[in-house]
Amino acid sequence: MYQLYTATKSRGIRVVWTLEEIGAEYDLKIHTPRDAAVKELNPGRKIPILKDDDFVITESAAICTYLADQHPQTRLAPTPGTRDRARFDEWNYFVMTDIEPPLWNYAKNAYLYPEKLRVAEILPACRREFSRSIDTFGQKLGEREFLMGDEFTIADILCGHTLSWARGAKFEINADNVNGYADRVLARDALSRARVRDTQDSDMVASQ
Ligand SMILES: N[C@@H](CCC(=O)N[C@@H](CS)C(=O)NCC(=O)O)C(=O)O
Repeated sequence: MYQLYTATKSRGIRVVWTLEEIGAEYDLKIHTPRDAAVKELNPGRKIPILKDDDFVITESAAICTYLADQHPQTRLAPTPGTRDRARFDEWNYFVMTDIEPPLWNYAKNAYLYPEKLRVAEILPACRREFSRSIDTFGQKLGEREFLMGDEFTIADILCGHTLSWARGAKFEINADNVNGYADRVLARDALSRARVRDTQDSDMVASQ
């Protein structure tokens, strides 16, 4: 059974969502990134971390893609080596390197870092970069239902989660097609199940 080391309301939800889309069995191990169990598996002390027997993999996007490739019948990732796969990778890298960083840099410098390490001057640039990325995203998305067309894939999980993060952080998404897309993707049953599991398992740990 897969073992997922994660923290509630973290990027780990991308992996829980993927596991729910697949219908795989998994064991959630709720940890804070500072726990020794996390350091043992990832010297960077970051979650999520997936263990599949003796194979350990980190990085949420890589984990989700690995899982999709392990379950090709779910069609959550195009076949490696194809042009569809290249397009899928293009979307994933775009989300991870153009949409997520302004949100993450904003969060760190607005409230996550200790006050003396925060750089307030960077905050307007984060909003500007995010807005530029959304503009590009809206143009690339057009009227597609999902990023790869008619089929829902891991790219939609990574992108959907990142857009929900943006909404939670009150970053304006100034494009109707992107908002419609986000509503569609965030309405997935598998995400509702993932959210329940994420909080239920953390309640269990908290009450132990
Ligand atoms: N690029 C990594 C980022 C992982 C990451 O930053 N995880 C956060 C929780 S969402 C964490 O563990 N932070 C602890 C830290 O930065 O010390 C991924 O997508 O998995």
